[in-house]
Amino acid sequence: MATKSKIEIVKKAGRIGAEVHGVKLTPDIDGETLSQIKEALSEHLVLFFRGQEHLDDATHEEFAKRFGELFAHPTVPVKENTAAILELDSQYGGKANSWHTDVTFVPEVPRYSILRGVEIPSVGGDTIWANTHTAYTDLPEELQELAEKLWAIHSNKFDYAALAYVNQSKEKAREYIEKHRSVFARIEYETRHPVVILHPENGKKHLLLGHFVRQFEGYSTSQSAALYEILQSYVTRPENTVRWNWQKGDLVIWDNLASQHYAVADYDERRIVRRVTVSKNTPKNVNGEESSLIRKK
Ligand SMILES: O=C(O)CCC(=O)C(=O)O
Ligand SMILES: [Fe+2]
Repeated sequence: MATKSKIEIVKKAGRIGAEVHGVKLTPDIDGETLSQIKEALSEHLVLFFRGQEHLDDATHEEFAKRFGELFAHPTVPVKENTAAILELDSQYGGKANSWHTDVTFVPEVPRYSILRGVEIPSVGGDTIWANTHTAYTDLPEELQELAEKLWAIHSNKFDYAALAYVNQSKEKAREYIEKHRSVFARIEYETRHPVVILHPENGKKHLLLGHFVRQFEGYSTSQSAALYEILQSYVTRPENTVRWNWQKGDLVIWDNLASQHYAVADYDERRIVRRVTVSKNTPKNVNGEESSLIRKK
């Protein structure tokens, strides 16, 4: 039986993020509560729910389906016995400690990511999310105009090597880099996305950047790096972020096309989170031009 709940939404930072109280997330959650959650998500971009220990892999996936069709990762095999769960286990190098939007190396980007805290260190291991719309509105007008004309090339052939050494022995890091090459980058995608995209629901302008960006079209790699740093600095400025201190059983839902995130790798204990991404959207720029695949090999 679906249970009706009275939900309460509490903002966690000025520009992004809210905690939702008074709701038990289940696959059969009632339509009214679900609409309230969706409305809150479109307003706050990331929603935090404590105390969802009752969810397992199967009910996590079934609940996620209420937000759209499952989107299995294009290259990383799904967790055993699941349809679409991506597991990030710190013991196997699963540390997303660099700013990104999920899966932007393909033209159809997942709309929502739904992440569950399975094993959480006693201290550290927070995740930070950033609002990419306020990042855009913070830009000086000249940079907004430039950004609106720019296209970025995103690829999963990404330099994970530098990250692998954070809080990790050299041996473990090498192991991880090898695994990364043979699994994550086994198929190489290159996609062009506009740097300023219109949000599919409300048409707000968002910066679409993150660690899959290799280069801007028409700029050398070194020019691209310099320009990237300027634009991305608006995304990661603390005013545009919210930070979440995980507990086991937390569930976090974010609007992937409206945000970036960073998992802080400041812990030594084991940390396991599991993610389901759902629905997809091909970004469009202010002129209605769409992202497209350059190559796949
Ligand atoms: O480990 C985390 O908190 C976030 C990992 C991540 O980037 C993701 O689930 O998409
Ligand atoms: Fe991510």
